[in-house]
Amino acid sequence: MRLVVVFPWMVVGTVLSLETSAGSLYDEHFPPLHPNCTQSLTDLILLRQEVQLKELKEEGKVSPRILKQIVDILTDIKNSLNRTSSKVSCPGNYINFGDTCLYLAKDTDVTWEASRTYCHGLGGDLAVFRDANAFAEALGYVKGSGIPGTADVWVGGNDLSLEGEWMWVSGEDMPRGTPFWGHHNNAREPTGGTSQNCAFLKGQDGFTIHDAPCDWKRKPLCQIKHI
Ligand SMILES: [Ca+2]
Repeated sequence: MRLVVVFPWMVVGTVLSLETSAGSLYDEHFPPLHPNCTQSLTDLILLRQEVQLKELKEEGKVSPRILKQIVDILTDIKNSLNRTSSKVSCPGNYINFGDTCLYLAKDTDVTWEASRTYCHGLGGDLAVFRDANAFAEALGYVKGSGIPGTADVWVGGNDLSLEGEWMWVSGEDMPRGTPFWGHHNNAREPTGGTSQNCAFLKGQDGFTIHDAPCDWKRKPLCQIKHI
């Protein structure tokens, strides 16, 4: 831990002294990241770094270009630590993706509500996607699962409570538009109105999200969220 705490200050010194060879910073002056550091530590390092850089800038000791290099390096450190610290263990057949576990029931085709019940039995719920990255990870998993390209997969979105107000089963608002929702007859989904209130990944449209009648039978994509 101690090595990582002092490292950003070493980065500053290194960058300042190697202004003409910044391109080799990573290769020559970037030691391996410590695998056990936490997000709070990273945030503390970034905050302290920000304060010192502000002081240096005010004193005219550091150029905007050097500032950007340092910020880029620290951002990479933060992202690397996030990836390391967010890895969780998953039960049963679930597979870990960031802070969640996913399981696609490839051989099960049931209604949307039955899919929720199925996932509840496995300790989770139908999958929801916090952002485009989480969505992309789930699509990678589904596409690589071996199910046919014509298959369809239930996810945890619906507008059952109020037509047109699409929500995740987690209670969060569903995103609209690209890259989440696909197209139907050249129109952006959802387009089904009151007759289609449940969300699924449509294989024939690249597993993008479409709306459908909730009593259709699809494969459940279950998820356990840890954050
Ligand atoms: Ca609807």
